[in-house]
Amino acid sequence: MTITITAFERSPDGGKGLARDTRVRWALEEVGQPYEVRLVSFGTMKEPAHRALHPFGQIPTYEEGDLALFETGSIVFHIAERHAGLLPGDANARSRAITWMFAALNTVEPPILELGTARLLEGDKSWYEERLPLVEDRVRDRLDQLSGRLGEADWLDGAFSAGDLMMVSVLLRLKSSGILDEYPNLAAYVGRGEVRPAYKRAFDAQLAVYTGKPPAG
Ligand code: GTB
Repeated sequence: MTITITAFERSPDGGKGLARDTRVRWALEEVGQPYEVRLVSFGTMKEPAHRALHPFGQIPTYEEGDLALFETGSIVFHIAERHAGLLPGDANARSRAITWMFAALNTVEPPILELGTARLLEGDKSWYEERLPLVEDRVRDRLDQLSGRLGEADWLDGAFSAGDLMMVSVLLRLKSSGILDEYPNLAAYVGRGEVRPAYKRAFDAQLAVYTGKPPAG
């Protein structure tokens, strides 16, 4: 059955791979599932046809036969459950990998999103300079904890899993801030994610939308 996802017609990040369709593309590449992409504008996202797929008028969405999904976490979980390669076979290890997916989205990503919002939308406020260090320190708190847990391991719990895919995707949003580099083991962890062939294919595919040129190779 054909899998179709939605992505920005023109991503505001200029093809840096930070929009959430990259996470879904990466998961599909890891499990070797071909997919099609329907590009949508900000206007189209708010129209009834797209809202029928995504009640909040956002990307990404996922369609496969009769199934339509929204929310990146749910989409990646669906892909990981149905295809080998992203979740371990052992039941307990599988539950732990799923726990890391939730941890990435519910515990690590919120302060990172808050930092992004502060930088993007609050720079002109009188209190910006005073608040920014507080927001940055909330990110550091989480990174301290995550860094301590990862230690010198390659991945969060044994072999690479959907938990790592989600955690690396979340941490990638920090790359331009410089904060990630304060944690060499986390920077190296993100680097290990970025060099995975599946991530590279996903990244190149989303970049090609922005540049209008087909992915190299
Ligand atoms: N919880 C949802 C999920 O995980 O799927 C959140 C989906 C979401 O935030 N979608 C964004 C969207 O559609 C795109 S990814 N926004 C349009 C709108 O709400 O009208 C978030 C995103 C956007 C831009 C950048 N960037 O420019 O760097 C990075 C990430």
